[in-house]
Parts: sequence; structure tokens; C-alpha cells
Amino acid sequence: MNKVALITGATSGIGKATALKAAEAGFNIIITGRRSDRLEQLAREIQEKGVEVLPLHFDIRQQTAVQQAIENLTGNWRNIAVLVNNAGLAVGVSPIQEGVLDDWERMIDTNIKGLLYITRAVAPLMIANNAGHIVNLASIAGKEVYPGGNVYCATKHAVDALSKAMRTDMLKHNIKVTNIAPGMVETEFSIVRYKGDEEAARNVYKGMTPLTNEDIADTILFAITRPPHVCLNDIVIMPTAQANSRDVNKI
Ligand code: NDP
Ligand code: 8X3
Repeated sequence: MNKVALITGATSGIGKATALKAAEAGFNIIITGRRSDRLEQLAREIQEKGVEVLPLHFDIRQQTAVQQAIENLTGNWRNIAVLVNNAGLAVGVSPIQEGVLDDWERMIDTNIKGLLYITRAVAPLMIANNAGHIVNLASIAGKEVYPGGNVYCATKHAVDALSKAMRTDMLKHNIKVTNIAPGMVETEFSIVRYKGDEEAARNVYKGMTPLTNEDIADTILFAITRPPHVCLNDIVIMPTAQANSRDVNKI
């Protein structure tokens, strides 16, 4: 029987590429997100790869919706082997004194609370199997800070801390926890951060070669296909043109 991988935020970017590559590797896939048209389209693409797929449509900030979606899983879908906590976003680049409260709430509610809600729902299923692997999408913004990054960086520092904490709590249950910390990856991330301003988003990557969603998906697939006794705890992956959050070699 194929193993089950659940990938949050699969309607775009890193989540979508990870879902497709995990399907190619033979996992049955649960995909989640808010945009149901995209979820259905991706479900068809995954099905064509010869594995089973289950699209779950919810806003990860809604605790009850998250809990019900997982509680309602039946049969082998309950045997989640891999949870990729990918859904997340940055909104805005204001300095702290000019911060937009709604932007802060969206980042905290999605990147921290949403990740916690789904982990709380899925972890007991893994514990029942005495096996599992949780992959958390943190960021270089969870290791460093940069101007205008304030609350986004704080949420990713929280993810980094939660990865360490989960690894401790999950230890006796034989569950791996991998923290992935990418630098600049060109997805819809910057379009969301700049609230639909596509030119501002393009400028972020102008003059340098960023990572792609497939680069990160390849890394996640490598991590989740190691032998049972091997856990990659923390992976920092950067574009060659980026040394850290602030030094980018733009030509
Ligand atoms: P995208 O904007 O392309 O994808 C984000 C995904 O998250 C979408 O599928 C979106 O789905 C989902 N999502 C956002 N909010 C919610 C919500 N409230 N409920 C459910 N799903 C939600 O960005 P990326 O692929 O780049 O980002 C994926 C993760 O990687 C994020 O956690 C991000 O912080 C992290 N990351 C990104 C980097 C980058 O440079 N791009 C670098 C380091 C880390 P929908 O809108 O349909 O709900
Ligand atoms: C996304 C990478 O550098 O924009 O997490 O914060 S960065």
C-alpha cells in the first residue's frame, strides 16, 4: 500500500511542486488550500501520475475546519506518513512602527497558529502508528532578520523553534521532524507580500537567479525518502547569489 503524504498550501509554489514530486515518488497525496479550483486541477494532475489523491479545502486559520477535515479522514487516508507544513505567507514590508495590524494577524494566524492546528490534528494519527515525518517550511527569515521583515521573521523564528520542540516531543514516538529554511524562492510569495503588485514582486528577483519551487520540492523529497534511521533535522538552502538575508549578488 502506498504511503500517504499530506501537503498544506498545495495550490501554488513549493507546496504544489512537492505534491507533484511526492506523487511521482509513489505517495498517495492529500492536498490542502483555500483556492478550490486550483486544488481540483492539481488533483487531476496527481491522479494522472497513477496514485490516489484527496483534496481538502479549508482555511488553515480556522481551527474547527482543520480539526474536522482530519477527523473526517477514513480508511488508509488516516495513516499519514508525511505531513508537510508548507502553507504560509508574508504580507507587507513596513517597519514595525508603521505595521499594518491586519497583515500581522494574517501572518501569525497562518504561519504559526495554522501550522499548530494541523500538527495537533495529525500528530496523534502518526503516534498511533509509531511512525511519521513532519516537515516544517521555515525560512532563512527564521534564522536572521532584515529591514521590514519583523513579524514575518518572528513567525518563521517560531516555526524554527517549533521544529526543535516537536522533535523533542515526538522522539519517543519514532517521528522525524525536518526544518527547511530556504532563502529566496520565486513563487507567488512576493506577489502576496506586495499585495498583488507584480512589478514590485519581480524586482525582488531582478538581477539574480533565485531558487525555484522545484529546488525546494527536490530537497523535501530527499528528506522524506531517507532510511528509517536517518533524520535530516535542519536544512538551510540558498540561491548561490544569496549569502544571507541581506547580502544578494545582483548584477
Ligand atoms: P506561495 O504563495 O506560492 O504559496 C503559498 C501557499 O500557502 C498557497 O498554496 C496558499 O494557498 C497557502 N496558504 C496561504 N494562506 C493560507 C491559508 N490561510 N489557509 C490555507 N492555505 C494557505 O508561496 P511559497 O510556495 O513560496 O511558500 C510556501 C512556504 O514556504 C511558506 O510557508 C513560505 O513562508 C515558505 N518560504 C518561502 C520562501 C520564498 O522565498 N518563496 C522562502 C522561505 C520559506 P491558498 O491561497 O489557495 O490558500
Ligand atoms: C522567504 C525568504 O528572504 O523573503 O521566507 O524572507 S525571505
